[in-house]
Amino acid sequence: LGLLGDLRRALDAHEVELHYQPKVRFDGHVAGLEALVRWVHPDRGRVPPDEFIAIAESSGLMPHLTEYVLDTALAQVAKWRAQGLKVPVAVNVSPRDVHTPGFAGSVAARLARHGVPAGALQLEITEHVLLEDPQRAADTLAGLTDHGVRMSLDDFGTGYSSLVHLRRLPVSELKIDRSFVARLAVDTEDAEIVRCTVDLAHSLGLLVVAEGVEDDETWERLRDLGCDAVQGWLVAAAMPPQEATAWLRARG
Ligand code: G
Ligand code: G
Ligand code: NA
Ligand code: MN
Repeated sequence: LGLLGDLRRALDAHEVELHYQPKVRFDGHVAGLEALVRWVHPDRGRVPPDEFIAIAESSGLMPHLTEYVLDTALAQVAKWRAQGLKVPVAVNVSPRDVHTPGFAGSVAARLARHGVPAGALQLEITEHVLLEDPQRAADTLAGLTDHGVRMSLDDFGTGYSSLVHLRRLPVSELKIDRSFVARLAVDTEDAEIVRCTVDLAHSLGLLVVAEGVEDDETWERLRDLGCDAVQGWLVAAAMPPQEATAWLRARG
Protein backbone atom coordinates (compact mmCIF):
# COMPACT_ATOMS: atom_id res chain seq x y z
CA LEU A 1 0.00 0.00 0.00
CA GLY A 2 2.93 2.29 0.75
CA LEU A 3 4.15 1.72 -2.79
CA LEU A 4 0.86 3.03 -4.24
CA GLY A 5 1.15 6.32 -2.35
CA ASP A 6 4.77 6.52 -3.45
CA LEU A 7 3.79 5.93 -7.08
CA ARG A 8 1.20 8.73 -6.91
CA ARG A 9 3.85 11.06 -5.55
CA ALA A 10 6.45 9.86 -8.04
CA LEU A 11 4.11 10.70 -10.95
CA ASP A 12 3.40 14.16 -9.51
CA ALA A 13 7.13 14.70 -8.99
CA HIS A 14 7.98 13.37 -12.48
CA GLU A 15 10.23 10.68 -10.95
CA VAL A 16 8.83 8.07 -13.30
CA GLU A 17 10.80 8.15 -16.53
CA LEU A 18 10.38 6.75 -19.99
CA HIS A 19 13.08 4.81 -21.77
CA TYR A 20 12.88 4.14 -25.48
CA GLN A 21 13.63 0.88 -27.31
CA PRO A 22 13.98 0.94 -31.12
CA LYS A 23 12.05 -1.22 -33.58
CA VAL A 24 14.20 -1.56 -36.70
CA ARG A 25 13.65 -3.01 -40.16
CA PHE A 26 16.18 -5.39 -41.67
CA ASP A 27 17.50 -2.61 -43.95
CA GLY A 28 18.35 -0.63 -40.81
CA HIS A 29 15.45 1.84 -41.09
CA VAL A 30 14.11 2.83 -37.66
CA ALA A 31 10.41 1.97 -37.73
CA GLY A 32 9.79 3.50 -34.31
CA LEU A 33 10.65 3.54 -30.63
CA GLU A 34 8.67 1.87 -27.84
CA ALA A 35 8.30 3.91 -24.66
CA LEU A 36 8.82 1.81 -21.52
CA VAL A 37 8.25 3.16 -18.00
CA ARG A 38 11.09 3.17 -15.49
CA TRP A 39 10.78 4.06 -11.83
CA VAL A 40 13.70 4.43 -9.46
CA HIS A 41 12.24 4.61 -5.96
CA PRO A 42 14.27 6.88 -3.61
CA ASP A 43 14.64 4.11 -0.97
CA ARG A 44 13.85 0.84 -2.73
CA GLY A 45 15.77 1.54 -5.91
CA ARG A 46 14.50 0.30 -9.27
CA VAL A 47 10.93 -1.03 -9.07
CA PRO A 48 10.19 -3.52 -11.89
CA PRO A 49 7.50 -2.13 -14.27
CA ASP A 50 5.43 -5.32 -13.99
CA GLU A 51 5.19 -4.71 -10.25
CA PHE A 52 4.03 -1.09 -10.25
CA ILE A 53 1.87 -1.52 -13.35
CA ALA A 54 -0.03 -4.23 -11.46
CA ILE A 55 -0.41 -1.83 -8.52
CA ALA A 56 -1.64 0.94 -10.83
CA GLU A 57 -4.12 -1.48 -12.43
CA SER A 58 -5.63 -2.73 -9.20
CA SER A 59 -5.77 0.66 -7.48
CA GLY A 60 -7.43 2.67 -10.24
CA LEU A 61 -4.29 4.72 -10.84
CA MET A 62 -3.78 3.26 -14.33
CA PRO A 63 -5.58 6.03 -16.27
CA HIS A 64 -3.38 8.58 -14.54
CA LEU A 65 -0.20 6.58 -15.28
CA THR A 66 -1.22 6.25 -18.92
CA GLU A 67 -1.94 9.98 -19.24
CA TYR A 68 1.47 10.64 -17.73
CA VAL A 69 3.16 8.25 -20.17
CA LEU A 70 1.27 9.68 -23.16
CA ASP A 71 2.15 13.27 -22.25
CA THR A 72 5.80 12.43 -21.58
CA ALA A 73 6.14 10.42 -24.80
CA LEU A 74 4.35 13.04 -26.93
CA ALA A 75 6.49 15.85 -25.48
CA GLN A 76 9.56 13.78 -26.46
CA VAL A 77 8.20 13.15 -29.97
CA ALA A 78 7.59 16.90 -30.39
CA LYS A 79 11.15 17.60 -29.22
CA TRP A 80 12.62 15.06 -31.65
CA ARG A 81 10.51 16.40 -34.53
CA ALA A 82 11.77 19.93 -33.80
CA GLN A 83 15.31 18.51 -34.17
CA GLY A 84 14.45 16.86 -37.47
CA LEU A 85 14.13 13.36 -35.97
CA LYS A 86 10.76 12.17 -37.28
CA VAL A 87 10.40 8.84 -35.58
CA PRO A 88 7.08 7.38 -34.39
CA VAL A 89 6.73 6.37 -30.75
CA ALA A 90 4.73 3.42 -29.40
CA VAL A 91 3.00 3.68 -26.01
CA ASN A 92 1.71 0.64 -24.11
CA VAL A 93 -1.88 0.94 -23.00
CA SER A 94 -3.66 -1.39 -20.63
CA PRO A 95 -7.09 -2.96 -21.18
CA ARG A 96 -8.42 -0.69 -18.44
CA ASP A 97 -7.40 2.40 -20.46
CA VAL A 98 -9.29 1.22 -23.52
CA HIS A 99 -12.42 0.83 -21.39
CA THR A 100 -12.11 4.26 -19.78
CA PRO A 101 -14.91 6.45 -21.19
CA GLY A 102 -13.56 9.15 -23.50
CA PHE A 103 -10.18 7.47 -23.98
CA ALA A 104 -10.04 8.01 -27.77
CA GLY A 105 -10.98 11.69 -27.38
CA SER A 106 -8.39 12.15 -24.65
CA VAL A 107 -5.64 10.73 -26.88
CA ALA A 108 -6.70 13.02 -29.75
CA ALA A 109 -6.69 16.04 -27.43
CA ARG A 110 -3.18 15.20 -26.19
CA LEU A 111 -1.86 14.84 -29.75
CA ALA A 112 -3.29 18.28 -30.56
CA ARG A 113 -1.89 19.84 -27.40
CA HIS A 114 1.61 18.57 -28.19
CA GLY A 115 1.31 19.43 -31.89
CA VAL A 116 2.10 15.84 -32.87
CA PRO A 117 0.41 14.23 -35.90
CA ALA A 118 -1.59 11.09 -35.09
CA GLY A 119 0.61 9.08 -37.46
CA ALA A 120 3.56 9.60 -35.12
CA LEU A 121 1.80 7.72 -32.32
CA GLN A 122 1.28 4.01 -32.08
CA LEU A 123 -0.57 2.31 -29.22
CA GLU A 124 0.42 -1.20 -28.12
CA ILE A 125 -2.52 -3.20 -26.83
CA THR A 126 -2.92 -6.84 -25.89
CA GLU A 127 -5.69 -9.29 -26.66
CA HIS A 128 -6.91 -8.79 -23.09
CA VAL A 129 -8.68 -5.60 -24.20
CA LEU A 130 -11.41 -7.85 -25.61
CA LEU A 131 -12.05 -9.83 -22.44
CA GLU A 132 -14.35 -7.36 -20.71
CA ASP A 133 -16.58 -5.70 -23.31
CA PRO A 134 -15.35 -6.64 -26.79
CA GLN A 135 -17.74 -4.40 -28.72
CA ARG A 136 -16.94 -1.32 -26.68
CA ALA A 137 -13.20 -1.96 -26.93
CA ALA A 138 -13.47 -2.45 -30.69
CA ASP A 139 -15.43 0.84 -30.98
CA THR A 140 -12.82 2.78 -28.98
CA LEU A 141 -9.98 1.33 -31.05
CA ALA A 142 -11.85 2.09 -34.28
CA GLY A 143 -12.21 5.70 -33.11
CA LEU A 144 -8.47 5.95 -32.55
CA THR A 145 -7.71 4.30 -35.89
CA ASP A 146 -10.10 6.69 -37.69
CA HIS A 147 -8.19 9.55 -36.11
CA GLY A 148 -4.94 8.17 -37.60
CA VAL A 149 -3.39 6.48 -34.57
CA ARG A 150 -1.93 3.08 -35.42
CA MET A 151 -2.55 0.04 -33.23
CA SER A 152 -0.09 -2.72 -32.52
CA LEU A 153 -1.04 -6.07 -30.98
CA ASP A 154 1.58 -6.87 -28.34
CA ASP A 155 2.60 -10.23 -26.88
CA PHE A 156 0.87 -12.06 -29.71
CA GLY A 157 0.46 -15.77 -29.12
CA THR A 158 0.33 -15.62 -25.33
CA GLY A 159 -3.42 -14.95 -25.01
CA TYR A 160 -6.16 -17.43 -25.91
CA SER A 161 -8.25 -17.75 -29.10
CA SER A 162 -5.83 -15.36 -30.72
CA LEU A 163 -7.31 -15.69 -34.17
CA VAL A 164 -10.77 -14.53 -33.12
CA HIS A 165 -9.15 -11.54 -31.45
CA LEU A 166 -7.00 -10.76 -34.43
CA ARG A 167 -10.04 -10.58 -36.69
CA ARG A 168 -11.91 -8.23 -34.37
CA LEU A 169 -9.13 -5.79 -33.58
CA PRO A 170 -8.29 -2.88 -35.92
CA VAL A 171 -4.52 -3.33 -35.66
CA SER A 172 -1.88 -2.69 -38.33
CA GLU A 173 0.99 -4.44 -36.59
CA LEU A 174 1.50 -7.64 -34.68
CA LYS A 175 4.34 -8.24 -32.23
CA ILE A 176 5.44 -11.83 -31.79
CA ASP A 177 6.03 -12.43 -28.11
CA ARG A 178 9.65 -12.93 -27.17
CA SER A 179 8.90 -16.34 -25.66
CA PHE A 180 8.58 -17.64 -29.25
CA VAL A 181 11.56 -15.66 -30.51
CA ALA A 182 14.08 -16.57 -27.80
CA ARG A 183 14.81 -20.12 -29.00
CA LEU A 184 13.80 -19.65 -32.61
CA ALA A 185 17.25 -20.60 -33.87
CA VAL A 186 17.42 -23.87 -31.88
CA ASP A 187 13.81 -25.03 -31.50
CA THR A 188 12.07 -26.15 -34.68
CA GLU A 189 8.61 -25.89 -33.12
CA ASP A 190 9.15 -22.27 -32.14
CA ALA A 191 10.50 -21.64 -35.63
CA GLU A 192 7.31 -23.10 -37.14
CA ILE A 193 5.12 -21.00 -34.83
CA VAL A 194 6.96 -17.86 -35.90
CA ARG A 195 6.78 -18.84 -39.58
CA CYS A 196 3.01 -19.38 -39.40
CA THR A 197 2.47 -16.17 -37.45
CA VAL A 198 4.39 -14.13 -40.03
CA ASP A 199 2.41 -15.70 -42.88
CA LEU A 200 -0.91 -15.22 -41.09
CA ALA A 201 -0.15 -11.58 -40.29
CA HIS A 202 0.92 -10.86 -43.87
CA SER A 203 -2.15 -12.51 -45.32
CA LEU A 204 -4.21 -10.14 -43.14
CA GLY A 205 -2.16 -7.14 -44.29
CA LEU A 206 -0.36 -6.62 -40.99
CA LEU A 207 3.28 -5.77 -40.33
CA VAL A 208 5.15 -8.18 -38.06
CA VAL A 209 7.66 -7.20 -35.38
CA ALA A 210 9.64 -9.81 -33.45
CA GLU A 211 10.43 -8.97 -29.83
CA GLY A 212 13.41 -10.05 -27.77
CA VAL A 213 15.98 -10.53 -30.54
CA GLU A 214 19.31 -11.08 -28.80
CA ASP A 215 21.65 -12.64 -31.40
CA ASP A 216 22.62 -12.54 -35.06
CA GLU A 217 21.36 -16.02 -35.84
CA THR A 218 17.85 -15.16 -34.64
CA TRP A 219 17.98 -11.91 -36.65
CA GLU A 220 18.92 -13.86 -39.80
CA ARG A 221 16.19 -16.48 -39.29
CA LEU A 222 13.59 -13.75 -38.81
CA ARG A 223 14.75 -11.96 -41.94
CA ASP A 224 14.53 -15.21 -43.91
CA LEU A 225 11.02 -15.86 -42.56
CA GLY A 226 9.91 -12.47 -43.93
CA CYS A 227 9.44 -10.71 -40.61
CA ASP A 228 9.26 -6.90 -41.10
CA ALA A 229 11.10 -5.52 -38.08
CA VAL A 230 12.82 -6.55 -34.87
CA GLN A 231 13.19 -5.24 -31.38
CA GLY A 232 15.66 -6.52 -28.81
CA TRP A 233 18.99 -6.22 -27.09
CA LEU A 234 20.85 -7.12 -30.31
CA VAL A 235 19.77 -3.73 -31.65
CA ALA A 236 19.47 -1.76 -28.41
CA ALA A 237 17.95 -2.03 -24.96
CA ALA A 238 15.52 0.65 -23.82
CA MET A 239 17.51 3.89 -23.50
CA PRO A 240 16.92 7.09 -21.51
CA PRO A 241 15.91 10.07 -23.70
CA GLN A 242 19.39 11.56 -24.18
CA GLU A 243 20.91 8.23 -25.11
CA ALA A 244 18.01 7.49 -27.46
CA THR A 245 18.55 10.88 -29.12
CA ALA A 246 22.25 10.11 -29.63
CA TRP A 247 21.36 6.65 -30.95
CA LEU A 248 18.88 8.14 -33.46
CA ARG A 249 21.46 10.70 -34.61
CA ALA A 250 24.15 8.04 -35.07
CA ARG A 251 21.69 6.06 -37.19
CA GLY A 252 21.33 9.06 -39.52
O1 G B 1 10.73 -3.26 -20.30
P1 G B 1 10.00 -4.05 -19.42
O2 G B 1 10.54 -4.49 -18.13
O3 G B 1 10.00 -2.58 -19.23
O4 G B 1 8.43 -4.01 -19.37
C1 G B 1 7.72 -4.86 -18.54
C2 G B 1 6.26 -4.85 -18.89
O5 G B 1 5.71 -3.57 -18.58
C3 G B 1 5.97 -5.09 -20.35
O6 G B 1 4.86 -5.97 -20.42
C4 G B 1 5.57 -3.75 -20.87
O7 G B 1 4.64 -3.85 -21.92
C5 G B 1 4.95 -3.10 -19.66
N1 G B 1 5.05 -1.65 -19.75
C6 G B 1 6.15 -0.91 -19.88
N2 G B 1 5.85 0.40 -19.94
C7 G B 1 4.50 0.48 -19.85
C8 G B 1 3.56 1.57 -19.86
O8 G B 1 3.91 2.74 -20.00
N3 G B 1 2.25 1.26 -19.70
C9 G B 1 1.82 -0.02 -19.56
N4 G B 1 0.51 -0.22 -19.43
N5 G B 1 2.65 -1.07 -19.58
C10 G B 1 3.98 -0.83 -19.72
O1 G C 1 5.29 -6.83 -22.84
P1 G C 1 6.28 -6.03 -23.58
O2 G C 1 6.54 -6.67 -24.88
O3 G C 1 6.00 -4.59 -23.80
O4 G C 1 7.65 -6.18 -22.78
C1 G C 1 8.83 -5.62 -23.16
C2 G C 1 9.82 -6.19 -22.19
O5 G C 1 10.84 -6.93 -22.87
C3 G C 1 10.54 -5.15 -21.39
O6 G C 1 10.71 -5.65 -20.11
C4 G C 1 11.88 -5.07 -22.10
O7 G C 1 12.90 -4.54 -21.25
C5 G C 1 12.12 -6.50 -22.44
N1 G C 1 13.07 -6.73 -23.53
C6 G C 1 13.32 -5.93 -24.56
N2 G C 1 14.25 -6.47 -25.38
C7 G C 1 14.58 -7.67 -24.84
C8 G C 1 15.49 -8.70 -25.24
O8 G C 1 16.15 -8.66 -26.26
N3 G C 1 15.54 -9.79 -24.43
C9 G C 1 14.81 -9.89 -23.29
N4 G C 1 14.94 -10.99 -22.56
N5 G C 1 13.95 -8.94 -22.90
C10 G C 1 13.84 -7.84 -23.65
NA1 NA D 1 4.86 -3.45 -25.43
MN1 MN E 1 5.38 -7.46 -25.81
